[in-house]
Amino acid sequence: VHWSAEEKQLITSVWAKVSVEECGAEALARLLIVYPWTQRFFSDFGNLSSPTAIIGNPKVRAHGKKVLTSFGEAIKNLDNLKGTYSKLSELHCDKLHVDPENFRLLGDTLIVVLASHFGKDFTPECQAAWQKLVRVVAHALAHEYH
Ligand code: HNI
Repeated sequence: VHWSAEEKQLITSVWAKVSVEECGAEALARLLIVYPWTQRFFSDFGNLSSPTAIIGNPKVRAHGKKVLTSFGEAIKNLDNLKGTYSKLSELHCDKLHVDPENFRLLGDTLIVVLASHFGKDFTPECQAAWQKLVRVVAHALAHEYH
């Protein structure tokens, strides 16, 4: 994957304003609300019985932060995403059995969260660069699947 200087700049300029705590929690909560079948991976997270319960669930918040923090590693290593995510890919495949389609869904909910936080500042060019990022991250996370 090639990243132009403009794409890198668009990604890092948005990232500099992102709260991993807030946006991570919201992106994971939206995944669980919009695509409720994804809840089955988080059966030990306690109460996921309604949107309010999901949004207020501290385990969802903590895990969302963890996932978005991991996106930060991707942003630091744009030219080596497969290497960056190889261990996590093995974990999601062998231990967690997460269908890679779910990585794409999480990418989509993250884009919605960024758009809702940054409004007009999340320009079409920003979206294009971020769509590419979430697609490449999903691809890297699926790379060690067998
Ligand atoms: Ni994911 C654990 C990163 C998508 C289900 N996941 C992690 C951890 C990281 C992580 C980091 C912690 C690993 C560790 O403890 O060593 N996950 C990511 C990233 C994406 C992602 C970067 C991006 C698309 N994970 C998903 C999706 C699902 C998912 C879409 C399910 C729908 N992940 C899990 C589960 C765990 C997990 C389940 C273990 C949670 C726990 O703590 O029990």
